[in-house]
Amino acid sequence: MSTTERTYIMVKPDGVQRGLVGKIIARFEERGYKLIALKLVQATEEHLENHYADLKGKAFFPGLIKYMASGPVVGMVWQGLDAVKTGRVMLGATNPLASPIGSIRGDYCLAVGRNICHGSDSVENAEKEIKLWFPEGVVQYTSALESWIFE
Ligand code: RTP
Repeated sequence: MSTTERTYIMVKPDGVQRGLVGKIIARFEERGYKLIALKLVQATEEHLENHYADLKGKAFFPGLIKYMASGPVVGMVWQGLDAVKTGRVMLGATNPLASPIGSIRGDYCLAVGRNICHGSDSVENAEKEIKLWFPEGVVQYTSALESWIFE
């Protein structure tokens, strides 16, 4: 398991409109993850169809693209131990009603079609999503905190 594993986390348009960006960032910061990329972007439907290419053909796909293009999203890359799997645990289940209290979705939302955030589901997909959303690359910097977070 690598301390430099990276995941792509995105606050969806409902999360941005509801003013939850700061709370979601705070959860990752407080857990000990390191922010290495961040942007607010109004994504095009084409870009979102690329991001959700695996779901093309699902009945909810057109509605999902419309929802995701309905306002700006905040894309982020977080780095740290087990970032992909632990990031998904921190987000909760896809259906917020099945998300434990204490997870982001379990604390802040109710409907699967308005579940406020996205997180990569594998290391391979994380790297693809990071390239798709941050073609310019991420930021490399050292943080003095790291020696207090990792052995
Ligand atoms: P995400 O990619 O957004 O992190 O979500 P996920 O892996 O937990 O779930 P996925 O199956 O990839 O679905 C992507 C997003 O599509 C919406 N969805 N709606 N109406 C429905 O039945 C339904 N199912 C999924 C959700 O916004 C989900 O996060």
